[in-house]
Amino acid sequence: MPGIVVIGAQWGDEGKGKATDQIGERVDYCVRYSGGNNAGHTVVVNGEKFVLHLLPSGILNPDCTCVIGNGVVIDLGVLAAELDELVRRDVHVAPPLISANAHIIAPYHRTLDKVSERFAGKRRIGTTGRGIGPAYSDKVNRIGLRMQDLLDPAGLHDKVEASLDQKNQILTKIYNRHPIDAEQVTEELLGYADRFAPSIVDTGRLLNDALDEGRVVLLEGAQAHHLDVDHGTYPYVTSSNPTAGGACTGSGVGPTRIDRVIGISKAYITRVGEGPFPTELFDEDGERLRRDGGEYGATTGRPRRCGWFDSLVVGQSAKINGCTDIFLTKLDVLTGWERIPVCVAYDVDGKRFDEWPATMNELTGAKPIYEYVDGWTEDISGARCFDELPANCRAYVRHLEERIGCRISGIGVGPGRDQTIIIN
Ligand code: 2SA
Ligand code: GDP
Ligand code: MG
Repeated sequence: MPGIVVIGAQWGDEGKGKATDQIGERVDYCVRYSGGNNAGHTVVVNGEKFVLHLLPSGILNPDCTCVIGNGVVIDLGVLAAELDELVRRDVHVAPPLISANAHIIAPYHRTLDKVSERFAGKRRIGTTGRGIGPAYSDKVNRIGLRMQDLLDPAGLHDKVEASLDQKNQILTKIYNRHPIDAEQVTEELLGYADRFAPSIVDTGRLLNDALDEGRVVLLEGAQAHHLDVDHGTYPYVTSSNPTAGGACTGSGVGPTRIDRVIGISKAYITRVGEGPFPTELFDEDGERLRRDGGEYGATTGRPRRCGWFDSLVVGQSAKINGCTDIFLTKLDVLTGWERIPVCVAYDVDGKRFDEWPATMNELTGAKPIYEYVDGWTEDISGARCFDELPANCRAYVRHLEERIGCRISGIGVGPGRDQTIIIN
C-alpha cells in the first residue's frame, strides 16, 4: 500500500490531523500538499494536545520523514515558530524537507487578505486572514516568491519589487494605506534563509525514489473537498486544491502511484467561514453539537457552524476523489440524542435532488430532506472494535455507509490516538 491520500470529505476540521497521525505510525513519509497555515490539524498523544498548521501531522512519529510539498504556501515565521514551540515543549523532531518550488507567503499577502476581506463587506469569504488567497494569486499570476528564491538574495529582491509594483498602487490608491517597502520585506524573508536552506530539496524526486524503494508515502490534505477552488462551493472556498487530484500536483507524485484515498468525515458536519451549508442548525441543537464537539477553529478560534450529517456532501466527495474508504470521526459526540437526522436528499423549489446539485444557485436554495435513525445513550469512548458499539450506533454507521456509497473503514470515538476503531 505505498501511496495513500487523506482528504477532508466535508468543509474541513473532520479530524484529518488525528487520522494522519494515527496512520503515520505505519508510514515512512508524511507530506502536506496544499494550503498553508490556514490549516489547524489537531493531534493528541498521551493526553497532550498539539495543533499543527504547516508541519505535517506525522511529525510526532519519530520514524516518519515529513515533507512540505510544492503545492503548499509557507509563512516562514509561522513554520519557524511551530518548530520552536515543539522544542519548547521538549519534543525534538527533524525539521521537514521543503520543496524548492513551494511558494512563500510574504507579509504583504497577509495585509492584502485582511484589507480585502474588510472592504468586501457582505461579500466577504470569511478567510483565516493568513494571506493564503493573495499568495496563491501571485503563484498563478507568475509573480510569486518560492523557497528556492531564498538561496538567491539579489533575485529575491527583484521578485519582491516586481510583486509589490501593482500591490502598492492598489494599497495606496484604493485602500488608502502606506506603500510596502521591498527592501524591508526582502530582509525579513532572508532572515530565515540560513535556517531553512538545508531543508530545500526536490521533494517530487525524493518521494518518487522513496516509492520506488517500496516506502509508504502518506499525502495529507488540508481543508476539504467542498473548500476546493475547483470542486468546492465557489467562491466560498480556499484558493488551492485540497482534493485527491491536488495531492498529485501538490507533491509531484503521479496518479498511478496512489493506491488508497481515505475521505475523513465527521459523524455530523461543521463549517467555518461563509458559504452555503444546507443542514446547518441555528437553534439549541446546533449549540449542543458545538459544545459537545468543542467546535472552535483550531487556527483562529472562530465558532464553527454545526449541522447534521449530509449524505450528498460526503457522497459527492467520495465520488470526485475516488475514495476507497471513509474514516468516520467524532461519533462519540453524538451520544445522548434520542434520534439523529441524516440528510438524504435536498428539496430545491419543490424539485427533489438525490445527488449534489450542479449549480451554486440550486445549492443555496436547498432544503434538507431527513431520515431519522434512533440514537444511543451508552458512552462509546472506550470502544475499540465495531462489535463493542451499541446496536443503534452500529446501525447509524451502516446507514451512513449505505447513503454515501463508500465503505467506512475507521471510526473515531475520541481525540486520542488510541480512540480509534478499525473495521477490516
Ligand atoms: P482561506 O484563509 O483563504 O483559506 O479561507 C477561505 C475559506 O476556507 C476556509 N478554511 C477553513 N475551514 C475550516 N478549517 C480551516 N482551518 C482552521 C481550523 C480554521 C480556523 O482548523 O479550524 O481556525 O478558523 C480552514 N482554513 C480555511 C475558511 O474558513 C474560508 O471559508
Ligand atoms: P482537522 O483540521 O481535520 O485536522 O481537524 P481539527 O483538528 O481542526 O478539528 C478536529 C477536532 O476534533 C480536534 O480537536 C481533534 O482533537 C478532535 N477529534 C478528532 N477525532 C475525534 C473523535 O473521534 N472524537 C472526538 N471527540 N474528537 C475528535
Ligand atoms: Mg482544522
